[in-house]
Amino acid sequence: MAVLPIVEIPDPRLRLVSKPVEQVDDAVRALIADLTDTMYAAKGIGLAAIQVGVDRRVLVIDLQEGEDEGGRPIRDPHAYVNPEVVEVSEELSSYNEGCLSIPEQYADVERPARARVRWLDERGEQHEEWLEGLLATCMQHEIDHLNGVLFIDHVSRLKRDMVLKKLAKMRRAA
Ligand code: GNR
Ligand code: NI
Repeated sequence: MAVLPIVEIPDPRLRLVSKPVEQVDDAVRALIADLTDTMYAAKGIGLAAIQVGVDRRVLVIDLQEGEDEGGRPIRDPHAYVNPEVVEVSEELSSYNEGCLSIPEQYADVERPARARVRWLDERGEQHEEWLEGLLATCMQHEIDHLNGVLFIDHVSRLKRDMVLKKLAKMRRAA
């Protein structure tokens, strides 16, 4: 169990193209465990390995949509190794996205509403499924990280500059 520091912009590591995992071994499973701990500690719904400085094609997602009787989120973490989008819907959907590497900033991003994704799980088994809703949005956001792409790259220059200015102001105040 390890909660790791999250890499934030303008750290150049966020622009790296992460490398494929060759074998889903115990080292990859240890990385998945650390990513999961770090995602929960940061109250995120997803986390890509490069956000903790590891340039490997590994990410975790838990939308944490359900609650137990005590109102606590029900944890259902999923790991995705070497995920690939193989097909997308023509229909788009817009979501007010945030990113743990661009703290407390949000912008509406349009992406395909559905994505067919192929990946390996933590045991090295292959899956291929159509994803939709917030899971499709989050998966595309995380796969972008593996390619060095951030959600601000999908919005207008004006909106991007606004987000970066607000972030700078927030950091000056802190
Ligand atoms: O916690 C997160 N919330 C979120 C909201 C909308 C779209 C994507 C995300 S992912 C983000 C965590 C993160 O930065 N993952 O890379
Ligand atoms: Ni992100």
